[in-house]
Amino acid sequence: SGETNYGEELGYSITGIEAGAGVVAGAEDAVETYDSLEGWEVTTSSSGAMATELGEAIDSEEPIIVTGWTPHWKFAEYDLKYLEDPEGVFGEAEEIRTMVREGLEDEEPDAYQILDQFSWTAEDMEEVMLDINGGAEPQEAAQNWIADNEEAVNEWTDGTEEVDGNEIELVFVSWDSEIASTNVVAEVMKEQGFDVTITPLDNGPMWETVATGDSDGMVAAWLPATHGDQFEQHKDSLVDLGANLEGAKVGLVVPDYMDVDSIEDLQP
Ligand code: PBE
Repeated sequence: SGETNYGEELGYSITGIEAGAGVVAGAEDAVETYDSLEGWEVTTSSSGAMATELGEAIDSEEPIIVTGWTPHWKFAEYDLKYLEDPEGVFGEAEEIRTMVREGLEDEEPDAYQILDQFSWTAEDMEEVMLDINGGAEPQEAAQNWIADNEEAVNEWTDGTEEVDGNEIELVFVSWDSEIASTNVVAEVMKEQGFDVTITPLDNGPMWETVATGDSDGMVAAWLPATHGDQFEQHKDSLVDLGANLEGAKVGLVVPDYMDVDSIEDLQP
């Protein structure tokens, strides 16, 4: 592989997502780290715009390199591959963790316990994402999943009492994966009587509001690598409830038909 000069074809450009995303910072690191990416740049826009560009490139069998992640519906929709990352810039397997504000356990023990017990698989999350990508509203997709997965949901609410309209604010970023998880958790908490608000923010503010106690929590902490900087900065002022999903991954993703397997084989 590596016969084709994709650098030239792509204008030395990697299609990124939101500027604050960890995977964009990772891609910028990769540009600094790999000689093969000298002179490349990472464009930023949104997860939705990236998905649209990816779909358009695939429709016309053109090359494209995107900042990608798993779980994501794009792997079910298209034939894609991660470029090998021999320098380990993007880290190894990631997990997604739940972070809540200090004081939540005392003030809202049932909310705290549900958030602590929330845990599912990459396949579960993908199901919700595919439903949304297929046209369902996020809230409706969450309710569909909950209706089909009563047993899992019972484990999350196990040992908790219903409440009467207690307010909880969860924060998230509008990444497809986090739209799915945050809506599912919110719907489960609503069924338990909570009045749940979910607020989309950029990545930095998402971490910050939990650390300052301005929001109650989030289920969107990608660690150890993707949000490593944010975690280091805020870990002393928030409560880490551990993994809610294992086997996540981030990196550079390309259509299978591209004749390149490793970041090292791109051209400066
Ligand atoms: N993502 C999805 C995020 C974490 C979840 C991979 C786009 C990021 O890069 O920060």
